[in-house]
Amino acid sequence: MEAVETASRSTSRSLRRVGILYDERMCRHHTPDDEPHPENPNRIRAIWNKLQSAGISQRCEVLSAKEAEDKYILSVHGKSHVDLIRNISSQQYNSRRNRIASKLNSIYLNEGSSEAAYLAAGSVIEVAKRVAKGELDSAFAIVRPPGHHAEHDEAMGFCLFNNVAIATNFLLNEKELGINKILIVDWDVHHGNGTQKTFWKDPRVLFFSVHRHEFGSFYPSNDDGDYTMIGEGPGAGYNINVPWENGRCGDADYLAVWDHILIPVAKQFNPDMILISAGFDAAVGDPLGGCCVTPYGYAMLLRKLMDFARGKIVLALEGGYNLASISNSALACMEVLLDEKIVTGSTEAYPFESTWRVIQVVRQELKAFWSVLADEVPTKLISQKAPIPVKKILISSCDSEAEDVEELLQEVIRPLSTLRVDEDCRVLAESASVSWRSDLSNIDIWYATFGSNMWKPRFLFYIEGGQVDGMQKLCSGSMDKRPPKEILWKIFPHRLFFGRESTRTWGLGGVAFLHPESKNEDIVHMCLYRITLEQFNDVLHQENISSYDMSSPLFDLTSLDCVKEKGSINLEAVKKGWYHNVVYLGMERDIPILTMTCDLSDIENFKSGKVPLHAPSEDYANTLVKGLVEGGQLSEEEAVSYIKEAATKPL
Ligand code: Q9C
Ligand code: ZN
Repeated sequence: MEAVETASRSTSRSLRRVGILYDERMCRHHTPDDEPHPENPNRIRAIWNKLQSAGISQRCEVLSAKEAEDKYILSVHGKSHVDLIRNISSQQYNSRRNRIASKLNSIYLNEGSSEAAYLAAGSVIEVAKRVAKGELDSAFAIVRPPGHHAEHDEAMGFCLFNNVAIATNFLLNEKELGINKILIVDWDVHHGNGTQKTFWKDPRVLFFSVHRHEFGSFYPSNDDGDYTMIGEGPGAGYNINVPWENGRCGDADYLAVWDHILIPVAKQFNPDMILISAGFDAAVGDPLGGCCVTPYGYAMLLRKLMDFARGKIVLALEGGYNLASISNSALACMEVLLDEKIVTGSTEAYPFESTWRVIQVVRQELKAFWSVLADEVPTKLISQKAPIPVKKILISSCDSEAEDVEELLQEVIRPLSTLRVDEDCRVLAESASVSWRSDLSNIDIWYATFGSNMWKPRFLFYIEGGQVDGMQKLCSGSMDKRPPKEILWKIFPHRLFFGRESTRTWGLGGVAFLHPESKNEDIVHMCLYRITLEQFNDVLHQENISSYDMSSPLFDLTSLDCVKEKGSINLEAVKKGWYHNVVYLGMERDIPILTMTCDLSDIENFKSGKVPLHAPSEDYANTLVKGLVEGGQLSEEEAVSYIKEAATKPL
């Protein structure tokens, strides 16, 4: 009998027993006249629908909600608060309900609020109990109202009862469960003030919260979330706050905090169980959060926690207000709990400088309690930081809508994640993209460069990702980060010239182009990098700053045949980019030589003056000179006059 059970589970369900709790009754809490509000019933419906249509709930043990008993709620909240929430939905409160709500900070109440609040708290208890007992490996409670702002005697921030704090006390008090140390990870974009206060002096509970703080100006807008708030008495050192100084934090920032604070401390603390206050309002596209954690990012954060407490993890929903973002983030987390998909992808961007600063002060503040935090963070790491974005990427105020999401998708998510998402934050299929990549990764080409890429360190940013001095742009790098297999220099009978008045990457001043047609009297120095055709595609993509999603290649084997025959080929998908014309320059040891430049119609525009020819900016010219000199091609004077001639000779 037992064997049959197990066998059927391994096919229709997951090998891991994962619980999921959803209950429509929690949708009955909504604004009195159903006026719009970010914390609305569709949040949990959207997540539940997504998990069902993705076939996730079918692989889980589905649980329904149970109301929490008062005695458990009273372990966190005062009697008057519990009485109020119990009774607030009854008729006798009809005339007073709105007035009471309006006196509270960011709270609405209706006839469904009491039941929903009891169900949310009871649900987290229910899944936590089952995970503690070993009936489940892990679980996700899709609950609302959220809980982490709720304090001993106060509902606030859309929270009525502190669901996670209540479940935590339940676990600790049920001695036979054998749960004596609990790690609470609060990755909601807001500080978990209620949870912090509940366990302020309690060393059995390590409370960790990473949140936007902005020196006390972000909700809940006080100093409670500061890094100096470390707990008190026996609880000193058992409260860790990581307060962001700015919005826009993303996968790289969160992962840096995990790697340099949370994970080492979790190792040393060695919890019996982990509860996650899993708000998804730090997700990209959230209208309140203004951060940009991708589904892939959440998956990584969760994956890293699965190594502790023998995988006994409970996620309880907190905030998160973009329906598509929270659904995709929740889905990514469920896939991690089910352990059926290996999390792959790379975060090809760096944390902000402010993130490293915060990591350092937090480590400093807590190193007396956690010896694993005592070492300095290597300066080599700290020097790897993201630039402040050139364009303002801001979705932080409640009313701003997600029109910036497309921009974020182009500039932040696509390079960050192989879990690609579209404009609605839907995860796109990646199988096609994987297969063209492996096909083209076996073909070598020479990528012939005539501009700043002649300077090797600059070119390497297109492979490894990162930011070069003097450039405003952060490169996402190539998927395949192997350096060029060979480098050689050659002279070709083509014309080098400089055009345009300014570029986003280099600021004022022209950038280099190659005339696509050859002429005997012209010469150009070119640095050839032997890279794969897959890498060439990633370079093409970066050179042309496009929104093209790379699910198929820009330049494939057919294009290669075509360019060999015709001499050049215009790439439609990036035709707005300045380097969308791939030019064939012959063969070198049986390997084709390719470069990228503008097309003949652009040449006409340069000639007519419609697009001005323009001498290179100083930074840009210096980079070219460095390339030619360090590449051993020309002396510095020769290089300077070579550039000068190209910049002054009429086209
Ligand atoms: N200007 C959670 O995410 N914002 N709560 C109030 C006042 C309240 C967020 C803005 C945000 C509460 C669970
Ligand atoms: Zn929140």
